[in-house]
Amino acid sequence: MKNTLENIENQFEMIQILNEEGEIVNEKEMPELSDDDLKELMRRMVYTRVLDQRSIALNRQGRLGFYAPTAGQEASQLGSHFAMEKEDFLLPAYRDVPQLIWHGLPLYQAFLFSRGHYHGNQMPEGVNALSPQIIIGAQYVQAAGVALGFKKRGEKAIALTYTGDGGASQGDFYEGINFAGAYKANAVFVVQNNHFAISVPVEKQSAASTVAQKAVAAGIPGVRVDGMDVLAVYKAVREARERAINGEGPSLIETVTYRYGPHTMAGDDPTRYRTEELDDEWEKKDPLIRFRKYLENKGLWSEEEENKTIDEAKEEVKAAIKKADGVEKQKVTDLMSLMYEELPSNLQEQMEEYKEKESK
Ligand SMILES: Cc1ncc(C[n+]2csc(CCOP(=O)(O)OP(=O)(O)O)c2C)c(N)n1
Ligand SMILES: [Mg+2]
Repeated sequence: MKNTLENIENQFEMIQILNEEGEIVNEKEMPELSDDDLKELMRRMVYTRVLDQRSIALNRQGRLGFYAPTAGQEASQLGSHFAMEKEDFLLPAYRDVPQLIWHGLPLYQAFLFSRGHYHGNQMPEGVNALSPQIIIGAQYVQAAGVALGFKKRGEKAIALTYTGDGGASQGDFYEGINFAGAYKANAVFVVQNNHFAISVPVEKQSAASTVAQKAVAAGIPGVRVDGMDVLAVYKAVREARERAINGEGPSLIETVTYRYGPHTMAGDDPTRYRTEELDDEWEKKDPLIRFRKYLENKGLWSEEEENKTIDEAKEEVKAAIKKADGVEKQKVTDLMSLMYEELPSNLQEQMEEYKEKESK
């Protein structure tokens, strides 16, 4: 029995294309991406790093509410999202705001989401996405349903959802991948394994030595990929998308990554559960450093381009927070009218009461 388990676990070796020095170490796995695509991937990662720094600062100034830092996870987040098409449906978790923005949610609305304003959850027409899920793992069940919908309609589109290592220890995770597997639904399940569920290390969450191997029980492909390597992440997710739209069913992708910052800005102190050595070890694997080296060697990226992207990101953040400030505060009556098509009689009374109060 022990051998059987070891044989299974050994099949989930981590796939890497670009090493820490920015060298291609797995030429045959190299995805088909144009020079413009490569530059766009870099631009998105640099932009997102700036957005993260600015969001943390805005949160400390009391100008944002809920915020879950993203630095360290850019390759995992943006490489996977780059494999999606506009018609695909995105089901993010609370840390996946960057993917939502690149899928079409305007930045000022992402800021409103952070502030708990309902307009942050109203996807613009044509943006196929749900707002970030706070209930750990719940989006996995929803993704199975969306994916089955695509399958039944014969659409060449996927539902792609994200959770963390902690999410992969939840019941909803197993239900979602199992159901989608049974119906060969058009789903791609991504687990960003940043090694911690708040303060709980991944080793304490499960006896399984990888997340990817959990695909075996669901009878679907599982892939373990270097989550600090944007090329490897893109490749794995793009292939999973191809399988899904070709009727081959869902896949589970584990991206092995790390979050540099705290869990959220609500008072988490990572020094209480992580060592400085571990932080240093992961910062050496940084997704931006290795991809920048690779692109610079190809003559595709320069300090000038980097600075231009940083400035653009700062300007856009400034404009978006100003726009968010200008949005009318939400009222109690807004919540009532958005929740129901027809108000129940008891709420009709309250509606009148609050309209009266709000008019003063
Ligand atoms: C069902 C549920 N249980 C507990 C929580 C509290 N909680 C919020 S984040 C979190 C950790 C999740 O860790 P992981 O899935 O690894 O994602 P990460 O934050 O590392 O990206 C927990 C337990 C929750 N939001 N929902
Ligand atoms: Mg985690």
